[in-house]
Amino acid sequence: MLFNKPIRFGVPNDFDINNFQISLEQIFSTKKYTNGGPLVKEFEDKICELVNAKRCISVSNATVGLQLLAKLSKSHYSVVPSFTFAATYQSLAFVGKTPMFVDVDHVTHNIDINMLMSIDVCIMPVNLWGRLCDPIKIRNKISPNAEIYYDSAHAFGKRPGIIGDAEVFSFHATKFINCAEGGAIVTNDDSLADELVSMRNFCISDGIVNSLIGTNAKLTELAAGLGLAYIRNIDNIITDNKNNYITYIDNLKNIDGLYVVEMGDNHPNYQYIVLNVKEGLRDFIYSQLLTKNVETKKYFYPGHFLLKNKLSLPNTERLWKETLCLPNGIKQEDVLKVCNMIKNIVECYNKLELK
Ligand code: T4K
Repeated sequence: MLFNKPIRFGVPNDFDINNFQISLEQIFSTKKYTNGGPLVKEFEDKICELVNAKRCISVSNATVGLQLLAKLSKSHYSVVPSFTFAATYQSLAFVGKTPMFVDVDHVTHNIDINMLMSIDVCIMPVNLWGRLCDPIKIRNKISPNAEIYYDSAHAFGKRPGIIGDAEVFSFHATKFINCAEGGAIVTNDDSLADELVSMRNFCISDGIVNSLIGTNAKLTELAAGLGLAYIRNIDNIITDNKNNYITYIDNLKNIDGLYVVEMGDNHPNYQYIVLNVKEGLRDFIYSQLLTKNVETKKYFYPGHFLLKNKLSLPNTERLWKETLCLPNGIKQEDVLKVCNMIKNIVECYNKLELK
């Protein structure tokens, strides 16, 4: 059993190219490519509508969005989960702030609320794999003065409202909705939004530079046009993603040593399908699938490993060795085929272990 064409993890979702064509014609006829064009405005309005946010500030990628928030944070220290993509903690260190790593929950993969304390620092939880943290439990555990910025790189989608003081979405090519590269900060706080709008464009207003601390974090019209085309296909993408997720869950249950991580029911977009596999078996499945032309991905290198002072965060260290992201955006029959391959690989592993 083998795929003739590679089945790859992280391939961008499908969309109707005609919807992008309309934007391209508009961009090339008006020759407005960037710096506050109409497609960026339309994209931001659409995001506000979908997530029920007051303000949306689009940016060139989520990392720079996190950097802007980190720069504006009043606190020098920021509490972050160690089990996350490098962008979360690097964005803090990049602007001179100090990340304070904490562990995650082994079931949800999100920040372990028991590790939070009531101190006046910034908190940057991650809605990992698009599974939302519990914002009320987090808010009740931290100081009322603590700023709370959610890294929602994975968690864009239709929602009744946003969480925390601000959230940052990623619209990278591998994400649920994508602009090739892109991101957005959403907030209900007008003064924070105004500062972000200014900072993303060199803090220039009417020819006057208002601060030394500005940057270029603008999204282009091309990127916004692509994002809008994807948004027009949002319902189909979520239906396909969910069907694949259910197929993986149904076909990979009751197998010793692995399970598909449940995404809960708080508006997941099912973009990431994550397998938890016992250590050893995970790497065996990964390499065996590669020989059958199926590419999966191991995430995430623990952030606290980068510290000089040794710190032990057991769940993060376990998940780093147990997590395997499966291909999505593929046909149901291919999902079934991948599931059967995994079952055969596990059988083979068990036989080898018994010897
Ligand atoms: N916070 C969190 C929690 C994040 O996960 C991320 C990014 C961020 C913040 C920052 O967001 P951005 O600044 O990127 O907007 C990828 C993405 O580059 C990254 O956006 C993402 N998270 C991370 C989880 O995944 P890599 O190093 O795993 O990417 P790469 O190049 O190995 O791509 C994965 C697979 O996707 C490849 O095997 C092939 C496929 N692929 C990829 C691209 C880019 C395609 O088929 N087509 C493509 O165009 O980081």
